[in-house]
Amino acid sequence: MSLFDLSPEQQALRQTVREIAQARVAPRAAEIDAKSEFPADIWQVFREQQLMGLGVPEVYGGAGLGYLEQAIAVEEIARADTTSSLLPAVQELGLLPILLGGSEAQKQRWLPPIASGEQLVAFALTEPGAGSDAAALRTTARRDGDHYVLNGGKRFITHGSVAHVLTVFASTDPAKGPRGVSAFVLEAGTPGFRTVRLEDKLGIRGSPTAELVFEDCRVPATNRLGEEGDGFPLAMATLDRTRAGIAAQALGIAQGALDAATAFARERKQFGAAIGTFEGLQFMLADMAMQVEAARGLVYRACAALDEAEAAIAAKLAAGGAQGVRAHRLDAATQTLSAMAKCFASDAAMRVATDAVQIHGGYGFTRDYPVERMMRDAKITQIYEGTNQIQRLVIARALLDM
Ligand code: COS
Repeated sequence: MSLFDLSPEQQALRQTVREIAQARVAPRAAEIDAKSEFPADIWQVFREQQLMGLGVPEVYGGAGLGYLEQAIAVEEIARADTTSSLLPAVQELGLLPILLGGSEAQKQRWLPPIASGEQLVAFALTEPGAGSDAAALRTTARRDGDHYVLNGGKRFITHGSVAHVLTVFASTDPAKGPRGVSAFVLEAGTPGFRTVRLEDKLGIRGSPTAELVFEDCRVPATNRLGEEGDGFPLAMATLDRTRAGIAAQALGIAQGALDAATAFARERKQFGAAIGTFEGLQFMLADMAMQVEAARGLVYRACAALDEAEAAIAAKLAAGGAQGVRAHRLDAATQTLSAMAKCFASDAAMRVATDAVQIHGGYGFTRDYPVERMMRDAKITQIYEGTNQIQRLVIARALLDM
């Protein structure tokens, strides 16, 4: 199989998700954005279509799909609406720490309702003072008998206010820095845990981004994922995988913006001709198409590498190799590809969506057309799950081996 030939099953998946996205998601996109409305109806559609637990192994009730298939699904949804594409993407982000770091009993307990989409899950790492410097987090988890007591706060947590379950990173030993961070599963409704604020954002306006606080919030010790001190490597191992998913989301936005700009250039007439006949616009469209296709190549390549790396890790674990959270660390080449895909595709999405607005002229600046929303949504893909400066840092560190 050549690198970019999708199998018949992968093509069928693309077609199925495309049809769902065009029929059910696209007609709702403008309204979700305008009303800053969490798309509960789309969540239900995705539950019925089994799109909420794409990467969860079948044994825990998921679709058992690889990273490439997940990327195809997220791409097709994001092409219609970025906010809606966060439904499956954030499930994967929130559940991966359980899948990678959880015991068998923990996986059996929490994964099935997440896989079915009955329960939403969020990933709570970022804090007001710990963004790119994730290891600087200040939330503490103090052991007290058979519980941990969480105190502190989180910020910019996607779905933090609607999630039923959250994977929370907190320090069990602040003196140890990143080595003192531990991961916990927190069930919403636990006393001492609450949402204090939702962000008023430039884009992805239907997706709630929450500020959370923990005040003497007691979590059973059995909710800890892995050992004390496993939290930071677990968060990093998760992000190394999900960055390729954000890359797919960015790719979908870019493709959606290119579709809209191409359609507009065919229809819109100025100087007595369709504006698509003018060379200035043709060159812009050609550049946009090249960026989309280059991004797709890199995103699929990164996802194929992730699928291979995951299979190699699974084989090592099955053969009785070193177990535990650190066994899930990806090799530098795969980690780098994931960072490259995220960085390149999100930069491409920003450029392509901005040019799509330009091609629409004054109309592009209004909410009558979808491209201004795509341009606003594209911006976050350069920021979340590691800014593009952090992606470049990850790439350069691997390149220089330092
Ligand atoms: N996978 C597994 N473990 C990793 C890892 C990875 N990719 N990267 C680092 N680690 C481990 C290291 O091995 C080290 O553990 P040991 O001391 O036991 O060896 C520990 O984590 C600290 O590593 P390091 O010193 O490299 O950490 P830094 O503080 O320099 O941080 C960056 C590295 C900047 C890459 C990291 O903080 C990061 O990705 N920041 C962005 C955070 C982010 O994406 N936020 C978005 C939140 S979700 S919207």
